[in-house]
Amino acid sequence: MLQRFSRLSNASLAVIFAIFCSSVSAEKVIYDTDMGIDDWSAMLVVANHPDIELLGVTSNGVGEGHCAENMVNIPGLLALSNSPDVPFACGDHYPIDGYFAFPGPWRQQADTLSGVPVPKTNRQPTNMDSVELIHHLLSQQDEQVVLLSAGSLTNIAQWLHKYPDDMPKVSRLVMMGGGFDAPGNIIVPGFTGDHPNKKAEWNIYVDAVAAEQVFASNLAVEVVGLDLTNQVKVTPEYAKRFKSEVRTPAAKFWDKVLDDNDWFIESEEYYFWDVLAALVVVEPELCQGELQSVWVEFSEVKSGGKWTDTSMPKITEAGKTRSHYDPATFGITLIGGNNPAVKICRHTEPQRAFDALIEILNVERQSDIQPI
Ligand SMILES: [Ca+2]
Repeated sequence: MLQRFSRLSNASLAVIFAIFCSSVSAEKVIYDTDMGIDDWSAMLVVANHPDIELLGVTSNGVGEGHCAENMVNIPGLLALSNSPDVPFACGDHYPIDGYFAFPGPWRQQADTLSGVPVPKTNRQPTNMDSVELIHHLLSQQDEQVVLLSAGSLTNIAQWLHKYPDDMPKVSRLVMMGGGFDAPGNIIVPGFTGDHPNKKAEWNIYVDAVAAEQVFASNLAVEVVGLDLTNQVKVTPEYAKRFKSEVRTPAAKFWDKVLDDNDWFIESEEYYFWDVLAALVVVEPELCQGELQSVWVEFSEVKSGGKWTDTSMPKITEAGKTRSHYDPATFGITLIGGNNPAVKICRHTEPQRAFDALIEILNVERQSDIQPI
């Protein structure tokens, strides 16, 4: 569908988009995000995609962005999109258990949107936390909803625990996280160069206990892990092509973010992570894989060490003493065990994903479409 758009003029595209929106039922999606750099473009994808109806955005303070900043940045980003008015919320500030967190400089970049301005809005978060907002949005729907997770699984695990009867309302949980044959991504020179964990992926690592609870549930999970995202590397050539095709405020924002992160792209370590998961929601061909059980490794130890974030409260949100875990194995995802089988994405179509991001971020806002 989107590839066919590419040969049409902006005006034609606007008309087709308007007709399409009124005639086809879109996939209803709740987007759960930790507001890291890749989450911003993933949010613009789910807010702009003609095949998606975004119901709401839930975040947490466990991942990259902190709650206070997320509650300003989410409506700012939504203001660039076709779904500016959806409700949004934040959840807990710390993981369900454990003391591990993203590096401080990454969190600062997340809080500041990499220094790229977005529109100021007066929009306030809903008076619900993320768990309550997920439950509320699901309870309003007659049709099933897709959950898209682009951060730690903290909110999803807490929602499952509190509202297990909601589960039939969810058709799929598409999640960016984990990895199986690919190397982990915890070790990043300049930030975590001497970290002992060679296998885990960050979203699982910061709240492995939450991830295990999700894999143990009966949700229909689709795992967009490092094995898949490694196939979609962002190159300087792609950034150049993206720049040459900018036509909307959403695309302009993402182009500036790419400019600010040229060093990251040149390091050859920047991939479509959350964006790929967002695309998989409505383009299942981008996740070709198989069904297998997954479990998450974590080993308790007596005390913390170098990688412990001592600013975390010693008592968890659930009122238990927060445990220390071995950072070398925390959050490693493994195939096997007795959890229900989930779909593990193994192969994708990189060029299709690259093209789709350009097309979707350039779908004009309905408010900008001039009557003919
Ligand atoms: Ca993320």
